[in-house]
Amino acid sequence: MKKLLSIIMVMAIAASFIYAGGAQEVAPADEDMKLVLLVKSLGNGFFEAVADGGQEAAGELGNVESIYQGPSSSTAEGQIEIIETLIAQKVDGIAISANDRDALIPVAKKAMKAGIKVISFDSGIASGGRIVDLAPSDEELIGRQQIELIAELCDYKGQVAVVSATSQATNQNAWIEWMKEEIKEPAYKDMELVEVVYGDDASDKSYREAVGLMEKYPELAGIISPTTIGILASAKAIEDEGKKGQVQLTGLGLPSEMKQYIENGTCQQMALWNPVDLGYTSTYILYALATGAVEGNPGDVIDCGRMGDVVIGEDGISIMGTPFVFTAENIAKYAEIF
Ligand code: RAM
Repeated sequence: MKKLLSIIMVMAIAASFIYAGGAQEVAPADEDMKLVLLVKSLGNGFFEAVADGGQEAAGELGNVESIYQGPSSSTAEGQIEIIETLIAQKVDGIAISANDRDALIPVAKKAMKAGIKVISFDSGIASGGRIVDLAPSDEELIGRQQIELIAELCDYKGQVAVVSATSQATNQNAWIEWMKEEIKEPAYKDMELVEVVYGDDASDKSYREAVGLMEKYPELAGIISPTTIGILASAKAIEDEGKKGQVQLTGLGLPSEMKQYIENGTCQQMALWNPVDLGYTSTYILYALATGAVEGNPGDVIDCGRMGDVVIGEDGISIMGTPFVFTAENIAKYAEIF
C-alpha cells in the first residue's frame, strides 16, 4: 500500500494537462461571477459539505456567487435539464459531479460552446465533456483500499458484497473495477466478492438492498459501501437485522453521519476525503478558467487558496490527495468538520 501511495503521489505531481475548452468570457467587474456546483442529487450530506466549500471559496474570491444545484434523484436526465437552464441563464462556470460519464457530454459541449467553463469533480465526465476533472483521490488507490479495509475486518475470509450508488456513477464504477482487481491478489484467496447491488444514493433503496444481500447470503461476512448514503443505510440495516459483529462494514462515509456506528463497532473503519475541500478547490478552478487566468493548457498550475497549487494532469485529470481512514480513535475529531 505504501508503495502504491508513493507511486500515486509522484503521478499526481508529474501529471500534465490537455485543454479542451471553448472561447473565453470574462464576467464584467461590476457583476458577480456565477459559479455553479451541480451535484448528483440534493439531500446528500456529502454534497452539502461540498457546497460549504464553494461558499468559502466565493467569500475569499469576492465578486463570486457560488450556486448549489442538483436534481431530486441521481439521474443524468435531471442534470441535463439543469444544465440547459444554466446555459440560458449564462452562468460563468459549472462544476459537475456526474451521474453518467457519457450522457452529459453533448449538453456540456453546448455549455462550453456558449462560453461557460465546465469541469467535473468527484464523479467525472469523460474527456470532451469537460475541461478539467478534479478527482478526490486516485481511483485505483480508493478501490484497492476498500478491499484491504474489509479484509482486515473479516480476517481475510468469507463472502463480501458491495452496496453501490447508481449503476452509471463514474466514480463508484471505477472504484469497483479496482476492488475486483485487488481481490484477485493471493492475500484474499479465501474471500469472494459475490455481488454488487445499487442503492442509487437513496437511503431507502440502499437499506433495502443491504437487507436483501443479508437474506440472500446468510453467511455474508462483509459489506463494502463506497457511497456516503449507502454506508449509512447499510449500518442501519446490519443493526436492524441483528447482524452486528457477523456482517462487517466498510466503505466511504461522512464522519458526522457515521460517528455513532464507528464508535459502537458496527463499522470499525471506513475512508473518505474532505468534501469541503472538494467544493472549495472546484470553485477556485472554475474561477481561474472563467477569468482567463489559465486556459487549461498542459501543465497549468492553478492557485487554489488554502489548498495550494493544483496541477492539471494528463487528460485534464487532477488528483487531490489520499483518503483518510476513520476509526473509533479519530472519528470524533473529523465528525466536527464534515
Ligand atoms: C456519495 C456520492 C459521491 C461519493 C461519496 C463517497 O455521497 O456518491 O459521489 O463521492 O458518496
